Order: sequence, then C-alpha cells, then structure tokens
Amino acid sequence: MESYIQQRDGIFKSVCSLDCPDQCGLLIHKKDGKIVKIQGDPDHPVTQGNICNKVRNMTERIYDPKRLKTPLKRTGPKGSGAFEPISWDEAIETIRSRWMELIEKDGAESILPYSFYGNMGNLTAEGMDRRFFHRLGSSQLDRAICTPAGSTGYKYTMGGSIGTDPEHTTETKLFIFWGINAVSTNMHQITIAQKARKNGAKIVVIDVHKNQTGRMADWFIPVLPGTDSALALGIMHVLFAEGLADEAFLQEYTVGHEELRRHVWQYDPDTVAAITGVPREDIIKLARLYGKTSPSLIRIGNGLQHHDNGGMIVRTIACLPAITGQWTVKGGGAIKGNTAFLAYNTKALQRPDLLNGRTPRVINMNQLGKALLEIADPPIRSLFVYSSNPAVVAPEANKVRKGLVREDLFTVVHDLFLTETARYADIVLPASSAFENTDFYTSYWHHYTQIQKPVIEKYGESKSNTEVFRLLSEAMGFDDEPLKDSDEEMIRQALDYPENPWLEGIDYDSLSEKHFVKAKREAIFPDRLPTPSGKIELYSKQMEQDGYPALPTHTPLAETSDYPFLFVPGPNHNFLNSTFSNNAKHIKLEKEPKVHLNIKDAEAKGIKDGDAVKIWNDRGDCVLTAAVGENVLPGVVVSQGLWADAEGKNYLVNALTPDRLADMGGGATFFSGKVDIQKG
Ligand SMILES: Nc1nc2c(c(=O)[nH]1)N[C@H]1C(S)=C(S)[C@@H](COP(=O)(O)OP(=O)(O)OC[C@H]3O[C@@H](n4cnc5c(=O)[nH]c(N)nc54)[C@H](O)[C@@H]3O)O[C@H]1N2
Ligand SMILES: Nc1nc2c(c(=O)[nH]1)N[C@H]1C(S)=C(S)[C@@H](COP(=O)(O)OP(=O)(O)OC[C@H]3O[C@@H](n4cnc5c(=O)[nH]c(N)nc54)[C@H](O)[C@@H]3O)O[C@H]1N2
Ligand code: SF4
Ligand SMILES: [Mo]
Repeated sequence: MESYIQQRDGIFKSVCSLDCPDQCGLLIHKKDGKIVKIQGDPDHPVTQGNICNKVRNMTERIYDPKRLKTPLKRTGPKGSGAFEPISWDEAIETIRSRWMELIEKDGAESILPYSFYGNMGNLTAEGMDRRFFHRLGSSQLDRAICTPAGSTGYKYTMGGSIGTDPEHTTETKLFIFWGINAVSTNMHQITIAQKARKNGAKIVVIDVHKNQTGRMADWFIPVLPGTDSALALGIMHVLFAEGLADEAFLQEYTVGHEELRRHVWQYDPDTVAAITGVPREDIIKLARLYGKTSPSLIRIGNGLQHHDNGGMIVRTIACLPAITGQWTVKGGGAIKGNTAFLAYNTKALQRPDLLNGRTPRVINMNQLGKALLEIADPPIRSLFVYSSNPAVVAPEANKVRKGLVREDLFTVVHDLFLTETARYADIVLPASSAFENTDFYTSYWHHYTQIQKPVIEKYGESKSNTEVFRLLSEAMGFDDEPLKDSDEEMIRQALDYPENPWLEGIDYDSLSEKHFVKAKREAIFPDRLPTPSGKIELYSKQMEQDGYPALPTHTPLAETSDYPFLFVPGPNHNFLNSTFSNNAKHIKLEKEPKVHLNIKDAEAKGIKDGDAVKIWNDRGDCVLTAAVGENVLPGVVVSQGLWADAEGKNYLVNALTPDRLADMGGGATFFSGKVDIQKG
C-alpha cells in the first residue's frame, strides 16, 4: 500500500477526519517524519484552503503526551483511572478468553459494540468492525445519536438525503440558517453566504440562541425550542394566502398540495406567534421575504432534530422549498444532508451476510444507561467502545456511568486518549489517528469523496480500527475471507456500486490520483425522487402507514415535568463533541463552559453574569458559568460544549438530558429536557 510515511519531509494531501459536514481538504507539512503544520488545501473546490482553528491546532492533539501508547489493563476501581501497560498479545488474549466465556454462558448477544464517528473514515467507522460484530453475532447498535430523526423526516418529504449542491449556493440570494450554528459547525457554508452577501444576498438565522451565527445574520429570529414546525406552517399559511406559492411547480412536482393548502389554514400568524414566540408581523415578513426571493436556500441544522418532535420539524421545513418552487432554481432548495449522492456499497463494506441468518437484538445507543442497567435476557455483560465517548456524549449520563461502573461488566475501550469512558474500562486499546491510517471519506454536505493515505507512522503501539478487528477476528478463530481484506481491498469493494450512478468514476485509483472526486450529480427532477410517488410528498401516505399525520403538523414537546426552563445543551466552537475537550490549547480557546440565560430570568433568580449556576432536574445536575443577556428568550437556558470531567468541577450537561427517543428514527432528544437553575 502506497503511503507517505517513508518521505520524512514534504507537504502531503489529506482530508479532515472529524464529524463535520465540511470535510476539508488538508495539506500536512512534515519535517523529520513529524507533522509540523496543518493547513487547508487551496485546491479543494469547496473548502478552498480555509480550515477551522480546531484542526489548525490538531498537531497538539496528535502529539499530546497524554496520548495512549500501549494497551492498558485496569488496576484500580472502575472510573478511578488506575491502569498499567500491557502487551497487545495480553490485551487481545484477555478479550478473547472473556468473550469465549460469555458466549458460552449467555450467548454472543451479551456483547454490545458501541461506536460513533470520532473518525468519519468509512473503513474506520463502519468497515471491519461491522464485519467482525456480524460474524460474532453480538447485539447490534442502532447508531441514532446524531441524525436519524431529521433524516427520517426529510426522507418522508424528499425521499432521501438529497439537497442543493453547496457549490451552487454562490448564486443564492436568501440564506435561511435554521437550527444550525453554522459559523461553528459548517463554516464553509457561511463563507459562501458571506460572499453571496456582497452580491446582495440576505442571511436569516432562526435559532433559540443568538450565538455567533445569529450575530452575523442580517435578521435573527429567536424562536422557542421545539416550535419550528409551527413556524414553518405559519410561513406556508402566508405563502398560500398571499399567492406567493409556485403553482406550476406544485402541480408538476408535488403530491398533496391541495390538502396542505387547506390544512395550513389553521396555522394563521396569530396562532403561530402564540406557539413560537415569533411576533405575527415577523412571521408575515419572513414569509414574504421567502416567497419573493429566489434563489433561496434553507440550511436545515441538526439542532432541530434533537427534540421530541424533531423528525416532524425537519419533515415540515423540508416542504417549504417545494411551495416556492425552489428546486428547479440553481442555488435554491435546502440542505439537510447530501449523503445520497455519495452513497457507496455498504453491504460490500459491512458484510451483513456474515450474520449467517442470525438476527441479533438491536440496542439504541441513546439508551445505553437503560440497556446496561435494565436489560436482562441476556444482560449486557461486555461493552466494546470505539470512536465514541458515551460517558460524556450520551443522554442520561448518570445512568450511563452507573452502568459502566458495574463490576460484572467487561468493558474494552479503543481510543487515542484515556477518555472519561476509558476510565471505566477493564482493557484500553490505543488507537492511531486518522493521519496514520488508510481510509476513504464521503462528506455529508458537499459532493466530494476523498482518500486518506498514511502520512505519519503509528504513534507508539497504536492501531487503527481495521487492524484491531482483524486481530480480534484472528484471535476468535474466524476464518472468513472478508475478515482478512486489506484496507485497499475494502475501499475498492465499497466504491464498486453501479446502483449509484452519481458515483461513476469514483474509485480507489481515481482517488489515489486526484485525492478528491465529485459525484456526477445530475438534476434530480422532474421524476427521479426516491419517494413512493417519485414526487415531493407534501402529503405522505407512507407517514400515515407508519402512524404519523400524513400532513406536516406541530406537536408540542413531550416532557411532563414542571421544571421551569427548557435546557438546550449544544456543541461549542472549539471542540468537536467531546473531542478536543481534553486538549489544553482548545480548552484555552473556549475558556469556560457557559450557560446563557435571559436577563429577566437571571434577575428573578438573583444570578449575575459570571456567577456559578447550578442547573438541575430529576436526572442530575451540573454547574456552569452564567452568561446573562438577551441572547436567549426567557424560559430557555442554553449551554455550549461537551466538556471533559475536571477535578472539583461538574460540567456534565448530559447528566440532565432525557433518554426519551424522538418521534422518528429513534433519534436523541438532547434539547427537549426541562431544568431549574439557581446561583451555585
Ligand atoms: N465546532 C464544532 N463543529 C461541529 C460539532 C461540534 O461539536 N463543534 N459537531 C458536529 C456534529 S456531530 C454535528 S451533529 C453538527 C451539529 O451542528 P448543528 O447542525 O449546528 O447543530 P447544533 O449545534 O446541535 O444545533 C444548532 C443550533 O440549533 C439551535 N436549536 C436548538 N433547538 C432549537 C429549536 O428548537 N429551534 C431552532 N430553530 N433552533 C434550535 C441551537 O441553539 C444551535 O444554535 O456539527 C458538527 N460540527
Ligand atoms: N448534550 C449533548 N450531547 C450530545 C450532542 C449535543 O449536541 N448535546 N451531540 C450529539 C451528537 S450530534 C453526536 S454526533 C455525538 C458524538 O459523540 P461521539 O461520536 O462519541 O463524539 P466524541 O465525543 O467526539 O468522541 C469520539 C471519540 O472517538 C475517538 N476517536 C477518534 N478517532 C478514532 C479512531 O480512529 N478510532 C477510535 N477507536 N477512536 C477514535 C476520539 O478520541 C473521541 O474520544 O454526541 C452527541 N451528544
Ligand atoms: S473540523 Fe470541519 S471545518 Fe474544521 S478542518 Fe475539519 S472539516 Fe474543516
Ligand atoms: Mo452529530
């Protein structure tokens, strides 16, 4: 396998591995075999040489002395962080023998893998690991922590993860950033919008928090959490009432527009204002702006879907561009995600055939605590965590930790660092960084597939995810050929996928030569939408069959407790979920974990800017620093960032979040919890 490792000096093309839509092209500068600088690749058509601070400072993380060099075994109580180094042979043999015992006694379903996208490389995130666990017949994980509520909702309307080509949005005249903190989480869409603004484009931001993104907008519209369906329905009401709908488009490309027109009559601006907190005049003004500006783009964020009603919210917003006929306008439409254009052969990569007819139970990753504490038949007796940090990122964190501390749970964690989760492990395995691995990457925003070849040697004795699962396969005595495939072979298999015509010309060789190759996107209209009708489904029979209202509808949040504040604990600018929360440089940039509250609420509670604030509910508590102002509406408190455990501090926001599932896709409901606050 070709790699750049042997070349000790030079500049090498690479790709950002983080769970971020932008998936930047990178240039890695090496001197004496070490990375000395990370820069954006100016040749990358979308990201054009700009990268975020997080990754500009990535060398701090790659060479952080805290990085794990060898496997470890636990020597003290779970959670205490007492470990000693062991060899890979001992680590693998320990896992093998414990698993053999468990399989004998309780069956393979007593073992649960737990992973997410700490590294977005497709081989790393869903390659050899899936093959291995399929062969093992372990319990399966429903990886529902991030997008499925919204993706399911969007799919009901549009048929799949298909949106506007971001490269076309240079022509857009109206950007609506809806429930997305894009300055932090999709910075290149902001760069494009800023450029378009120089040509007269307007930027509207609809959010529960006037954060960096809200502050750069031409118009910021604050909304109450979980009420965005009502707002979208109110916009539809005005569009239809004032003749701003594109009747020709509706006629040709949608189903159910007559039903929708009648249905939204009830969502008049006064009704909607009472639900959303957006004044009636603003609803009308927004609808007129949207109805009269073309091309317009709605960038639908992930914040929206982390609510009890998140699937329906996204389903509803996704109807808007159809009403104004934006899908046939270059630079018009919406982007929730764009993964369909880069869909590859997941069966060939993940090999579900290795299940051999077995159908192991599926456990939703949003309910890890519940699963560890309550599942009985058979109980989960072993957890293998990789590319994720559930002790910090999963909801109901106290339940999760109570599960992790179980003496009879055999836990293995594969990571680059001794994370909060790893501290509960019996065996810790050191992971190589993305720059040390081979992989291919498919953005969920732009249309490029990219390749990563190893740039530096593996740190210490660390190993990639594919290596670890090959080793485990061998140790378990699994002889199946797919468990022995090389990384290059897996990339070739995954990209061999004639079923996706957009992928034509993207393969291992073209990627090796060009580093990034664009999907051959063609127009998806008039009749190529993958919905049951082939059209945009404003009325969805499928939804009706699945037990939802067929038309977009507002439903209130589900929490029944009486706590007075809605709590929205989102991500922050300088971390990537919990990644970087343990790196000194990134912590310094982020300063401290804040909780934003409205001045009226702060006064009523006697809280001043800079005070420590205790936030609590029945599930748990945490203590953050008050940022008092008018950046959130009264009744709403917003925190930013998934902070690492710090001595003497309690920053664990997920101690308060519910493990209820969203209305669709088994999604998480991080932002639908209620809390109380006091000076702490
Ligand atoms: N810097 C940085 N970038 C990241 C990440 C990170 O942690 N840090 N995480 C990555 C990942 S995994 C993801 S999923 C994405 C997430 O990034 P985004 O898609 O931006 O999603 P969030 O930041 O979760 O929430 C977006 C916004 O939704 C708002 N919000 C919450 N509830 C509501 C509501 O009911 N209505 C409205 N209108 N707004 C609401 C929040 O205040 C927030 O500003 O970012 C990715 N990129
Ligand atoms: N309160 C609240 N909670 C949230 C969210 C929120 O907005 N609010 N956002 C949710 C969302 S959208 C998401 S996507 C999840 C994200 O949750 P996670 O996917 O767990 O994300 P990270 O916390 O970044 O943890 C990733 C871990 O993977 C490790 N890692 C990186 N590369 C590799 C590798 O190649 N191999 C191995 N084995 N490990 C690797 C990193 O070191 C890191 O410890 O968090 C969710 N949790
Ligand atoms: S985290 Fe996002 S913006 Fe930063 S370098 Fe990676 S892909 Fe680009
Ligand atoms: Mo996410």
